[in-house]
Amino acid sequence: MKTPLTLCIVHQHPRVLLGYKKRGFGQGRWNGFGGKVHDGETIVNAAKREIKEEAGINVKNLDKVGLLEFEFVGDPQILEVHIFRAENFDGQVSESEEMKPQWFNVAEIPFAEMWPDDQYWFPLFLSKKKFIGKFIFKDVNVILEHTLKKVRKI
Ligand code: N91
Repeated sequence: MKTPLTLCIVHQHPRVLLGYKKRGFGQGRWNGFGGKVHDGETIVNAAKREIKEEAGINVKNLDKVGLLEFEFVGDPQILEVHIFRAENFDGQVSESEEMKPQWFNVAEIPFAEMWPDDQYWFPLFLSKKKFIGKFIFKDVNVILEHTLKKVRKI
């Protein structure tokens, strides 16, 4: 069973906007903004809705940059995460109940406090490559296997 999710990262080089997850899955880690796609909603509209809810901003031209699958051993559900870059937004970045947003210089991304797979694909994101891959986790800290490849089109 595949569950589609969105992940949106605002990238205004040389800075990126991440959010410290205050609750739920991924709590205590710096993440992009996103979540589940509602019934009847497009993936792009779900990405826009989630970042508005979590960081208070309206993003416009979303660029689809990645598609990653995450499997957690023992869980039949596979998370299918659609990753977007936003370069422009309207409104003021603001904290929500779920996320505390903060800008990071690209040289100071807090990988030690992020999901372990980010070390693999975030450099591709920052260098504006497109990518697809799959990560198999044991619990939430250990990557057992992974594939990752750059693609021309997604
Ligand atoms: O949000 C970011 C930057 N990364 C991210 C990595 C993940 N690996 C597994 N899951 C569920 C993730 C969510 C976000």
